[in-house]
Amino acid sequence: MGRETLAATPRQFPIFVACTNPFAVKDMALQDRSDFRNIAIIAHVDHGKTTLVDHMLRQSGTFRDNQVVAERVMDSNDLEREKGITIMAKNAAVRWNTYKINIVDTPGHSDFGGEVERVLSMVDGVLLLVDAAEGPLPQTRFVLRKALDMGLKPIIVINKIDRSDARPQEVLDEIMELFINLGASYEQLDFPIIYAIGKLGVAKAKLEEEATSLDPLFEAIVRHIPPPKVDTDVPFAMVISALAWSDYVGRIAIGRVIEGSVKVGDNVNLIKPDGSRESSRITKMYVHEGITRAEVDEASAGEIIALSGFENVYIGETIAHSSRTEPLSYVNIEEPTIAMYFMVNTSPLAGREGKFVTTPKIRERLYRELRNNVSLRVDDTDSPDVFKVSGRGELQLAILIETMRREGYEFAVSRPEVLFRRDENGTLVEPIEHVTVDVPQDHVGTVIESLGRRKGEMTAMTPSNDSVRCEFLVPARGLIGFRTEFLTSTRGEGIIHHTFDSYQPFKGAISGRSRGALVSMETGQATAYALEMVQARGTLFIEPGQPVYEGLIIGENAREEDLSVNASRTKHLTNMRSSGSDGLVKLEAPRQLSLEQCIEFLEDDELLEVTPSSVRMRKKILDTTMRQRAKKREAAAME
Ligand SMILES: Nc1nc2c(ncn2[C@@H]2O[C@H](COP(=O)(O)OP(=O)(O)OP(=O)(O)O)[C@@H](O)[C@H]2O)c(=O)[nH]1
Ligand SMILES: [Mg+2]
Repeated sequence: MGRETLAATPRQFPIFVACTNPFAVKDMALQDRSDFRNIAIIAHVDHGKTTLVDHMLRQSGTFRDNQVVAERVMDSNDLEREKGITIMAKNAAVRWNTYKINIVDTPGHSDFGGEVERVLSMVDGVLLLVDAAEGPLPQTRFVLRKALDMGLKPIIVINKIDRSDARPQEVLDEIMELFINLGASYEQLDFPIIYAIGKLGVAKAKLEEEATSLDPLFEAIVRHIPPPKVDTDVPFAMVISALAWSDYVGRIAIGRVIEGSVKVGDNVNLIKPDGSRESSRITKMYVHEGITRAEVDEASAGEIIALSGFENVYIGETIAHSSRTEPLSYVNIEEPTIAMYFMVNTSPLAGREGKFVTTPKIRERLYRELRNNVSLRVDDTDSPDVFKVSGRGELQLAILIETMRREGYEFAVSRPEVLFRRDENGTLVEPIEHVTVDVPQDHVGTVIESLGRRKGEMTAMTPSNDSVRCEFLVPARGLIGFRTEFLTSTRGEGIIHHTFDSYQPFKGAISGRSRGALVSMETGQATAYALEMVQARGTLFIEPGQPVYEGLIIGENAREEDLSVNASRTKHLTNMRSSGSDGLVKLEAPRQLSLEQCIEFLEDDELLEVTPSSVRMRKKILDTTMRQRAKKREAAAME
């Protein structure tokens, strides 16, 4: 696959041809869906969804006995493997006894909540996984709320019961409480419970039982998740819920057949949400089998199918029999809460490292992203070189930035900003996040104080073992850049999670970074001699020999204000030492900031320069004197 397509779509699995597929579905009676189940696996991040899917695949005979299969095989894209998290929801299917179970694995990180929303319309039930030690966390609440709102049948899987700190009974009580808080119906409250060690591929319906396989889980799925309710006597219609890419056939559109049935060769309409239509023909059709797809000639309501040959179809659009002219309705995905501005790189080092550096290239790439990334928004701005990209969180935007730089793009981005709105009375409202922190006793005070400074309101506090769990409602604004401070103040022992909660009236000003930047006032090459002097002022981000320019951020000041420093001065050359190795200089190793840490560090008057080989932070105004003047003017205007 070319690099350009890698980012826009997850790496896909090869497609089998029907005749080689051991699970040929051809003979199945099209009207009879009682042997089908469509489920999604939802949970908070890291509660074990993808690991459980691995074992569901294995135990249903998806792989050959001697086949070498990667761990967490569904996390197939490069960034997913590197970061160890799921970013995009993906389909698979397993066979258990006479049943076919379509499974959608979803990401648990709150920034990718849009992925969960978009796939829930494909399924009839969910497995809600909850870590037996951590219990329900903010994203558990978010995904469960979505599933209950859609009337989906839940099965609770209390996972990781092998953990030494597992407390399954308590966690069950907490889940019950969560259901009640979310206003679950009496019927929804009557959920089946499975206890599992996903990592070992075992599950059981009662804690005291011995678990030897996932059969109790499969049984629960078959018994409690309803088969698709279908009407096959009406014309064919489906909604596209996912897009994928295959090296063999190109773009693939995936969705559930909602009504009727369809055959290869049928004429269909592609109906856009605005009602406009294009006619087309079904040329190739697939169903999911294991982690691959099998070609089929026909499919009917209830099945999740994939179509190739539709180059122009996007998520949320309808494909239907040519007699149908109205689109099917599609779930509303929650709105983005934060935005960053993406722009052409204008730094003195611009254009040296990137392959795609111009406005049209950046613009085209950003708009292309919208085709797959349903919770993202891109807007042109008053300035033709600048685009506003809005998403659900810093990580979602960081993943886009990382993907683009790997494809060869070079650009600059601004500090994330929160998206305010006006409510129906015209009041300014801002996004509020539900934050859960687990912190050791000793650090609770510090955390409460610093979230208080960020206009956080504590809503609950529960001690558990030697740590304390506190819940807060905090303006999303207050959380930008908070993670680093949190990790420092809890010595890396704290755990923080947050999820969008609601819009609430503006909470007032929140102050930004507590430390200033060390900013280069010269252009040249950093020298050890100069950096030795600068390091007395704070923490360095760069090494001797690196190029610097006026306005480049080379470190963090120990004090609150910014400080202009000379990073490239050389000793008067009375001797012949080169600038990179001048004398016995003792330099601390620089602090290497990851892309996400850089985004956290940025202030409003700064930009992040992103190229395939570097990320550098800079001041928007590079010239030292002009910058200081602008600062004074701003301070005067504030008074
Ligand atoms: N102790 C224990 N650890 C488990 C179990 N299942 C999974 N894990 C570990 O939990 C971590 C997260 O597992 P994943 O399967 O990636 O979790 P996930 O829910 O798919 O994560 P996201 O998709 O990023 O939300 C991994 O380190 C797993 O090895 C289990 O049953 N017991
Ligand atoms: Mg996962």
